[in-house]
Amino acid sequence: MLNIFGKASSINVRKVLWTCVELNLPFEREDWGSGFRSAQTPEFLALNPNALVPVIKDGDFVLWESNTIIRYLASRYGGAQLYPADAFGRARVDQWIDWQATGAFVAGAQFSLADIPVGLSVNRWFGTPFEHPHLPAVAAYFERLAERPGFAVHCANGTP
Ligand SMILES: N[C@@H](CCC(=O)N[C@@H](CS)C(=O)NCC(=O)O)C(=O)O
Repeated sequence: MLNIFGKASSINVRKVLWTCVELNLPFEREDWGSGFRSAQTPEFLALNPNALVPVIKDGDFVLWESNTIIRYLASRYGGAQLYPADAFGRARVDQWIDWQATGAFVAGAQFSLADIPVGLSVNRWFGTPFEHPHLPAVAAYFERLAERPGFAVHCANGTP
């Protein structure tokens, strides 16, 4: 049985959960991370010294980093449709996986037009009164947007 350690509200844990569904892979999940059992405990740090979720345990094999985990699961559990074996197909998938992890802005490293509509939508999402899940990547993106002069005037000006 595959064990997944991490709260289901985490964007990074969700990558793993969704991948398991696509692969028809059964798993057991435990809630870890802020709001649940702390990732700073010695028990969790023994799994991932970075104190971050998700972590998986597949038999004796422990693995962390969400994108590495989904690649591993697709490679091990028949996910050739999701993660092609041929170099070209695989590189194209990897390109987008890595882009998600490293692109500071929507279209890459630089602020672009694409960040204006997306940023306004994120602002509306933050301003809509419901209990927001803690999504660190979205929060960090929003902080980057806050450095833009137009942001203060036309985005986060108190009007969600
Ligand atoms: N690069 C890591 C980032 C993992 C990450 O930032 N996880 C957050 C939740 S989304 C976390 O564990 N935060 C600390 C906590 O919840 O205790 C990955 O992709 O797995």
